[in-house]
Formats: sequence, C-alpha cells, structure tokens
Amino acid sequence: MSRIIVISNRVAMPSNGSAGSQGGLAVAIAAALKEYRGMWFGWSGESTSEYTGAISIARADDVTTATIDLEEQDVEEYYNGYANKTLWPLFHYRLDLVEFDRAFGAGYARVNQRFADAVTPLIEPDDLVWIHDYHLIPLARELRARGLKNRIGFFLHTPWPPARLLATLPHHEELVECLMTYDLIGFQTEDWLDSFRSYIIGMAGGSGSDGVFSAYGRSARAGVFPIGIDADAFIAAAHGPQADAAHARIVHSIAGRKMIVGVDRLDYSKGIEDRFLAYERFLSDHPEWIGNTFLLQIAPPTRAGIGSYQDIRERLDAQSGRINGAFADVDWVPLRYVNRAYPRGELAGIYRAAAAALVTPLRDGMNLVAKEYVAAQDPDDPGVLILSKFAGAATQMTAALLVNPFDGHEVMEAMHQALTMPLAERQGRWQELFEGVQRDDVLAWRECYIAALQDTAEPVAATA
Ligand code: GDG
Repeated sequence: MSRIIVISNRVAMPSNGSAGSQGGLAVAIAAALKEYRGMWFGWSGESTSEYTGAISIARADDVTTATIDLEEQDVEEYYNGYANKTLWPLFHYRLDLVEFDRAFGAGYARVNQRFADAVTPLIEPDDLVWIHDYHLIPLARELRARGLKNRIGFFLHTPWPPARLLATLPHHEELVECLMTYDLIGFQTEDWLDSFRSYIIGMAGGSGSDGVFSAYGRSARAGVFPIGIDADAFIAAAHGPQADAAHARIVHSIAGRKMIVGVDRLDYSKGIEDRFLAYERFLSDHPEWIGNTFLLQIAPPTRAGIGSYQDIRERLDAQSGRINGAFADVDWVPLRYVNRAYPRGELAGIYRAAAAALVTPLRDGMNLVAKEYVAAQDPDDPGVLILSKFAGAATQMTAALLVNPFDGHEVMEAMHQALTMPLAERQGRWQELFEGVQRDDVLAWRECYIAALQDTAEPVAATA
C-alpha cells in the first residue's frame, strides 16, 4: 500500500488530555493519519530570525511528523499576511476585511517554495501526496517543478468563493492555475464546487463536467468530500473520566437551568457577534427565560497578532459586558463568555450537559463543532443543535434547526423552540443526526478521498 504524505501549514497533534484549540484541520488530519503508514509535514509553529531549512522528525500518537521552522518575515507575510489577511477573509466572503499587499504575495510564493524544497527529498516514488488548505495552493506546482511525478491531491477546508468575489484578488488567475496542477481537488460541499466550476467555465474559459475540469492547458479532477469527526473516539471521550468530571462540574453550576453552548475559535467567520445580539434579543422578547437559561460561549483566541481579530475580541468583550450589565442578577449571569481552550474530553462533557448548541457561523467550510455536539449527547435526553445554513455541515445535518445567522429574529425563535422542544422530537432529530455523524466520519472521508486520488489518471507532466 502506498504511504500517504500529508502536508499542511501547521503540524499540531491534538491530544485529549491537554487543552488545545488547533482548529478543525489539525483535529481531522491527526485522526485521518492514525493507523496509516505515512507522514505529516508542515510548519512547527516556531519562527527564527533566519531560515535554516532544518527538518525535525518526531513520532507522536502513532503519527510521524516532519516540521520546519519559518523565518519571522515568513510568518508575517505568508501566515499572518497572505493566508490570514488576504485569502481567509476572501474565502469567507468578507471583502471588507481583505488586505492586499505585494509583500504578502511574495511571502506566500517563498514559503511554498521552501516547503517544496524541504519535503521533496522525503517523498518516495509510490507515495500519495495530500496537501491541505488555502495556505498551500501553489505547492503542487512547486513539487512538479522539482520533478515529482507522484499523485498529488488538494483538499480545501474552507469555502471556495463565488467567481466574482475571487476576481477581486490580484493574480487570481495564477491561484486557479496552481490549483489545476493537482490530480484531484477536493471541496467540502457542492456549493464550493459550483463556485469553482463557475470560475473555470465563466472566467478561465475552461470546461468542467463529470468531475473533470480543463483550463489553462491542463485537466484535473474535482469533487465533494465532506469532512467528518473521529466519531468513535469522540463518543468514547464523551463518556470518559475527564468528560464525566467536567459534566458533573457544569451540571452542578447549571443548577436546574437550561444551558445553551457555543464553542468556536475566536474568528469573525463564526458569527459570535450576531449570536450575542440574537441572544440579547431572546432575553428581551422571551423574558420567561431570564434566570432560567444561560449561554456559555467558549472562544479561545486565535491569530491574535492580526488587527481584525483584535477588533472582534474587543467588540465581543464590550457586547458581553453590556448583556450581563443589562440582564444579570445577584444570583444569575446570562452570558458566560470564556476566552480559553479546554481539553477535548472536558469539552465533550460540557457539550453533553447543554440543552442546545448555537453553531451559527456566517460562512464555514464544514464546522466540526456541530458534529462533536451531536456525538456527545445522551441518547435518553439529547440536546438540540441550532445550525447556520451557511455552514457546510448544514447540507448533511438537515435534522438540526437550520437558521440564517444574519436573521436575529430567526435565531432567537430557534433558541426558544430548542429549549421547549418535546423529548420525542429531540430524540428523533438527534437519532438522524447521530447516524450521519457516525457514518460520515473522518475515516470515511479519508478513505473516500484517497480512493478517488488513487483512481485519478496518470499524473500530469511536470510544469518546469
Ligand atoms: C476549518 C474550517 C472545517 C475549539 N475550541 C476548543 C477546541 N476547539 C476545536 C473544536 C473543533 C475545532 O476546534 C474547530 O473546528 P471547526 O470545524 O469548527 O472550525 P475551524 O477551526 O475553522 O476549521 C471548518 C474544518 O477546518 C475541518 O475541515 O470544518 O469549516 O474553517 O474540533 O472542538 N478544542 C479544544 N479546546 C477548545 O477550547 N480542545
């Protein structure tokens, strides 16, 4: 069997025991690589004043990792810059937050070349190479330029933006041309594949049918591969000692009320601001819930060096202060807003204790929190998932209460519906969701993607 070489920006092994907020990509890749012969290559997360190209190899939790440190300038221009100030907001439809800077583009190209230089000697002829996310779109072109003939696949964890939005990016053609160097391009949902198709046909003058796309003189396959969670491991964690202890602690502090939970990296795409506004409105319009419910929002800070992230943090601090100032009583606080990460086992116990979850991103490639919440529920008394229509997960999780996160009224009414939903309906909805989460788990995703990558025609010729 071929080895799989996974390449992503960060290599970060999540662990059940310690707190971590590596985000969905790291959680999913670690789960997908376990029990597979292979290697995970990427940035260590460390920066140095000068780039050395030295590779550190390690083995943790059955996964071999190979990492490089980046130069401080790389982190600024490639990671904070092009990846997180340009592509992330653009791919999440936030043109207002996009920053274009030539230095960012140069840093993006440079780091992709550095990745290619470092990883090429580690790749053997039969290996399948699987590259992840928007940080590394040009990497296949760089690997081909270094003579690599292996099958190379790409998976995008975020949305792919509509063609007219993408067209606002300087040199957008080059980005898409790079994507066409892959043998297989994977998206989370049909929506993002449709956006890609409309760009290829409408803007690149290419064609696309039956999963095969042609443009810029090359052909690539593209398809939909919705990512899942490591369901069995998460269910086990939800009933483990760490979860039980966290569950007991939170149930004690819930004190007979109904808890609504939100868990998100502190990111503007997750819709936390609109969620807080909807919750404030819920307390005003449904005063019967004052004193009888509360919202626990866990939001570990990420990308804290970026201005738009500092801005949203300040706004959320102000909003939470205002809501608590207006509604709190001596023995009750309506909003518990926590800026720290919890170990995964504890999170599972917290999910299990929540009568409802608010997963209301404004735009999200998939959203794993929605799936984790479902996996953690007690079958005899499951909570209700309130899910944004604009999360990729909504295409699979149709038994959730699906809401438009921009419509505060709708979100507010969904909270009321969730907290008053009869047990039989909760169980019916949960059963359907749970079966999907278990069936379409991260292992199914990996098998499906790898099988499709193996099925691709012979690798395309090098572009050097
Ligand atoms: C990207 C795409 C796509 C959060 N707080 C804590 C914690 N987390 C974990 C959650 C979950 C992960 O982080 C977040 O995953 P999401 O999928 O919700 O979102 P992104 O990080 O934006 O992930 C997304 C994903 O990639 C996979 O393809 O679904 O659309 O944006 O696993 O549990 N984990 C711990 N403590 C916390 O406090 N341990």
